[in-house]
Amino acid sequence: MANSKYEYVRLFEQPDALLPNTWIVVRIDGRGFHKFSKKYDFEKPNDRRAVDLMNAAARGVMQELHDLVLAYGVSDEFSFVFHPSTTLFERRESKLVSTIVSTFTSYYVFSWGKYFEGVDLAPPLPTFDGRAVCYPSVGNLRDYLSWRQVDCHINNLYNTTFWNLVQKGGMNTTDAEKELAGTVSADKNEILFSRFGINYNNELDVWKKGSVLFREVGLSTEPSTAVPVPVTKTAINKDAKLKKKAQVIIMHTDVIKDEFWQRRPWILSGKA
Ligand code: DGT
Ligand code: MG
Ligand code: MG
Ligand code: MG
Repeated sequence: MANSKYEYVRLFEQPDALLPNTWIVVRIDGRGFHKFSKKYDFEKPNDRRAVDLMNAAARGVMQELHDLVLAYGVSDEFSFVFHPSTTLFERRESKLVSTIVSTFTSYYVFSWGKYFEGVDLAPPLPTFDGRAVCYPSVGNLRDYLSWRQVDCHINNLYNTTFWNLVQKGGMNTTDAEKELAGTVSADKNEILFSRFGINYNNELDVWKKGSVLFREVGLSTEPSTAVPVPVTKTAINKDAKLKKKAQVIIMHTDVIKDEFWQRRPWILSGKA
């Protein structure tokens, strides 16, 4: 098999298979999107075009990589979840991360004009970084997703209050920052309500909850526990066809409480 005297350089490649039987989360994040969002004049604090474009790119990734069971996105980031049973790319970290990052970026750039109509995209172009983390239990995975969703809520409440103080309250950004220093959620809710007549609860779920993508294979009538069942090889082959056909759904809903998972046991069972 030795083709040439150069063949030995292969030995320098490091194995990087991720721990077996663990949930793999690949999180991508826009590089320098603070600057990027300014350059393209994203609406503050939230731009509908930007979130729709992020979700379109994530849907593209889900449609190309059938082993993904779920994706959760907020702001310039998206987390993609592989089931513990996945053997895609022999679970090699660099292949998984680089494939997701480049597939996402391609779809983001490809779909730009559909969402930012009439806005020309010019260098420096949008780019994303990515990392993979393994979680050994469903509990850890759900805590990870809860962590991202709590972050979404905290940031959105802050940003909503901050930009109301600036845009409607006529404050400069330095004063708005000072005004919010040391405040807790209740204080921000109160500022929004008493000064701007805004009930934060009535803000759109897409901003409060972020976006969750998964494959719809039909709602289960019986709520069941979200414990993954062991998956056999024949079952995997059978399910592969189902996965390809299943539509990717986007929801803006709570993923912290049990209800979302109990109503859709197939997500964590790896059957879709
Ligand atoms: P990084 O990730 O270390 O390369 O740096 P950034 O600048 O991407 O920072 P990051 O990821 O912590 O924060 C995301 C930035 O993207 C943040 O400055 C807000 C901005 N952004 C994301 N979505 C929107 C939006 O819908 N509207 C506006 N105005 N800004 C947004
Ligand atoms: Mg980052
Ligand atoms: Mg970023
Ligand atoms: Mg970010």
